[in-house]
Amino acid sequence: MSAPPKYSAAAAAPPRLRSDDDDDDDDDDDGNDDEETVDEEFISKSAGPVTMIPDVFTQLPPVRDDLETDTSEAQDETVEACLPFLAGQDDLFEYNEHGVPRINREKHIKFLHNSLGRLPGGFVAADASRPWFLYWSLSALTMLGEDVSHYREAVAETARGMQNDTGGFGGGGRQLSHMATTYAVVLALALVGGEEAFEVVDRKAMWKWLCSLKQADGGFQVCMGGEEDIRGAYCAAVIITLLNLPLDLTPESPAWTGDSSANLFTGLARYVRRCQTFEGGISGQPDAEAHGAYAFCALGCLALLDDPRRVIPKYLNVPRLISWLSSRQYAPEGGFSGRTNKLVDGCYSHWVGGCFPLIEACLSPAASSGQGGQADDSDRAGLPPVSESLFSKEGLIRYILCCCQDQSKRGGLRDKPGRLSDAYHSCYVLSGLSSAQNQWVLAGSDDKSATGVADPAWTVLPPLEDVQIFDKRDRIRPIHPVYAIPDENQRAIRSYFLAKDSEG
Ligand code: FPP
Ligand code: K
Ligand code: ZN
Repeated sequence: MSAPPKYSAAAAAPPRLRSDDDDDDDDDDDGNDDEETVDEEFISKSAGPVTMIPDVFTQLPPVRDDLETDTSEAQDETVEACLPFLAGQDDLFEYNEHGVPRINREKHIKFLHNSLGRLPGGFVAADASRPWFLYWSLSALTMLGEDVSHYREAVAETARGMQNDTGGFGGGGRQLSHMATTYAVVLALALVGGEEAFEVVDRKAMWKWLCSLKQADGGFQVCMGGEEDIRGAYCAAVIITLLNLPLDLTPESPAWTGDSSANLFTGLARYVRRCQTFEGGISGQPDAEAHGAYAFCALGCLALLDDPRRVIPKYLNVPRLISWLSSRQYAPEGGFSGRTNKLVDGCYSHWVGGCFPLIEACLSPAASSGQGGQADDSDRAGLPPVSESLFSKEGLIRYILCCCQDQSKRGGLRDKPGRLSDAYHSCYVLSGLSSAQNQWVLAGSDDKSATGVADPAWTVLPPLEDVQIFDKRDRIRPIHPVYAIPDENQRAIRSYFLAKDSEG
C-alpha cells in the first residue's frame, strides 16, 4: 500500500472554501460556488470542486494541553496522519463536492472474498479466530450489498467441524467452546441463512452449555473455567434469542437455585449495571477500565432483555454514559476512540457509534400499549429529549470514508491511515458507517413475546438529509442495531426456530 502523504503545516490549514457558519442559503448542489476563492492545486486532485469541508475537520484543535507525554505525541501523530485525508488532499481518492471520497465497493468486496479463502501462513496465529473471520467477512460483504448465500454449504460444513458435543463452537476442530466463537458462528450461519445452515446448531447441547456458564451473580463465563465478563453477557443474550433457546436452568448450572426461581436471564441486567464505571462508560468486568467495545456489549445485552426504553435507563446511568460516549469522538479526526486518552480507530465506529441508536431509542418516548407498560418514570427522570443526533454523524462518516479506506490495490477497511486493512476493521467500520447513515427507531408495543423475550419493533428510516455528505449510491445496507446483521437475517433464523418449536 502507498504511504499517506506527509503532513505539512499547509495541509493542516487547507484553503477555507466554505465553513459551517457560512450562509446556508447558498448551500446548493450545483457545484458552482462562485463567491469563494478556489485553490487550483487543491481542486485538481479532486473529482470536482470541494465546496464544503467544515474547519473543524481540517484544522488542529483550537484548545491544546501543553503537557507533552507519550500519549499527547501519539495523538499529534494521529492527527497529522489523518489531516491530509480529511482535507481532501490524498492523491488516490476522488472526493465529492463535500470533500468526501466514494466507498470503493469493488476493492473492498474483493478483499473480503479473499479473506474467506486460504490465508497466508502468518494467519496461523489467528487460527482460533476462524469463526470471527467468517462473521466479519460475511457481514461486511452483506453490508456492501453482496449476496453471500452461495457460502451456505461451506459455512455449514466449517461450522459443523467446530461444534462440540458438549455444546457451543470452538475456534476450530477440537478447540474448547467459547462464547465469542459461538456468537460468531451463529451470526455467520444467520448471514448465509437457510435450513441447512440453521440445522447445524445442536440447540439442546447449546442450551446445556450456556447453563453451565451461567453464574450465580447473573453473568456468564466466556468458556468453562474461564473469565466472567460483559462479552459473555452480550453473546449469551444474542445466542439465546436468535436460537429461541429455553430460559430454564439445568440443575447442573452454577446459578441453579434448587427450584425454578432463576433462569438464564436472572440477574443479567444487574451484572451489566455493575460494569458501569466512575467515568460513565462500561468496563469488561466490574471495577475495571471503561472501553467502547464493552459499552456496546452492555447496551446490546440490555436491549435483548427488555424494551430499551425501559431497561436501559433502569440499569444504567444514561446521562453519564452519554457524556462518556460523546467524549469518544475527536476533532479534527471525526472518528471515535475506545477509551479515555487513547486514539481514534475505525472499529470504534461500531463499538461506540453503534451505541448511539440504542441510546437514542431509549430516550424516545415509550410508545407502549398493553401490559408491558411504560418505562418507570422515575428511571427516565432527568433524561434529555432527543431532537437531534447525540454525536457528529458527519464527522464519523468523514473519518470512515476519508481515513479508513485502503485505496491501494489491497482494498479493505482499516483502523487509521498507515495501518493495514483487515477483515475485523472492514466489518466494524462498515457497521459504524451503516448506523451513521441509517436511522433506527423503536415503534409500537414493547410487550414481551410468548418466550418471555422482549421483541420491540425496530424500524429503519432512510438517511437523514443533513448527513448526506456521502453519495446516495454509497449507502451501506442497514443492520439491526443489536444483532448487527440485516433485520431480515435475524428475523429468518428466529422465526425458523420459533416455528420449529411451536410444531412441538
Ligand atoms: C483494547 O485494545 C481493547 C479492549 C479492551 C476490548 C476489545 C474487545 C472487543 C473489540 C470486542 C468485544 C466484544 C465481543 C462481542 C466479543 P487496545 O488497547 O489495542 O486498543 P485501544 O488503545 O483503542 O484501547
Ligand atoms: K485500538
Ligand atoms: Zn480497531
